[in-house]
Amino acid sequence: MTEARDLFAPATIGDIPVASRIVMAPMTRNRAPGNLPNALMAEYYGQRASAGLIMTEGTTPAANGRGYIDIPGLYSDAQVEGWRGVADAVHAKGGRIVAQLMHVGRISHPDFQEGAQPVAPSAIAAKGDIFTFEGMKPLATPRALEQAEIEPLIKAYGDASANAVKAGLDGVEIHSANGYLPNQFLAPNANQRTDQWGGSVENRARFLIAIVESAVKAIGAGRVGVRISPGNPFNDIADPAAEETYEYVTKALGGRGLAFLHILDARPPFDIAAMARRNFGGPIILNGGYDKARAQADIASGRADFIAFGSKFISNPDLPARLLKDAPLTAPDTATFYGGNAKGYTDYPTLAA
Ligand code: 8OZ
Repeated sequence: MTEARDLFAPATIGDIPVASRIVMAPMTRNRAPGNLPNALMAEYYGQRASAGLIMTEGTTPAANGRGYIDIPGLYSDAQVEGWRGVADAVHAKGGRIVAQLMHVGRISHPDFQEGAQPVAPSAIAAKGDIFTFEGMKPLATPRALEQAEIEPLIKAYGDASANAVKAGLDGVEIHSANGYLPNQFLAPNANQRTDQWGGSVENRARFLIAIVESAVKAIGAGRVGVRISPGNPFNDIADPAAEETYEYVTKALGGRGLAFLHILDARPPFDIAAMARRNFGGPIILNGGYDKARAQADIASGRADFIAFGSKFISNPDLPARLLKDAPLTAPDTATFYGGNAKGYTDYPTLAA
């Protein structure tokens, strides 16, 4: 790469030219009633278009990937039209945006699926509760996916990727982190299958690789990235051999010309950034509690190519300008993170305001 190793320098992520190395991390905001992206969401993402690249909130590629309240999807024409409004709002301000494809698997409840049981690699419930329309409920015991259901699900990721591009979005990020479906396949405590989708690390990674291939076939490798979170116990994930698992995963994702590997650095007991650098071969995005100084240091040293900021972007729509000028940051109000309306969503001020 001949591009400057500076947080504020233009760069390219796969096929996507970006204005800086600053990424807005994907964040679930639960403001898509009917699983449909809407004008308020277009305003929110448009306000944040000065990020080099925006990752949307988790967006399900299939109806049975729904969990949480009011998350958007990318499996219907109406959803494509909704996302077109978002893509247009971001592009009008010179920004770039990819859809995060998130199938929640067992992190769901029949309340989100017209009474149907959520699907997962194995019929093992995650410990924990989920916020439903009727308040907190224990996570449901999922139903193990039938062999014959897995191929259509893989195809759904390809179709959702095609839908993302059809809506004018710049690509997709496949969410294989934080205990959702691909992460459930990877984790031995959630995947006890004895067929080709479980057991050995090759088998546990087969679903992730297959959905990546499905997305690549639909929109090209340069528009497809993957998010992982080795060591993150969130959503009841445990993998005593995580180092071996991710050695395999980072290698298997390498050599494909993918747009990026996005790592939520949950501080596993091995250096995941160095492992990814060694094995993946493409752009690395790091995320997790970054400030400007650490971001610049990791980009300058080559540990990361891009840095993703999460909650700072919620409360600072003009975060890149503020970081550049070392201006004070507005603190986010955690009470308005999930659900609600414009309050705590589109009403945070910019420096100029
Ligand atoms: C926090 C609350 C709800 C969803 C993730 C989609 O962890 C999420 C999420 C996080 O990736």
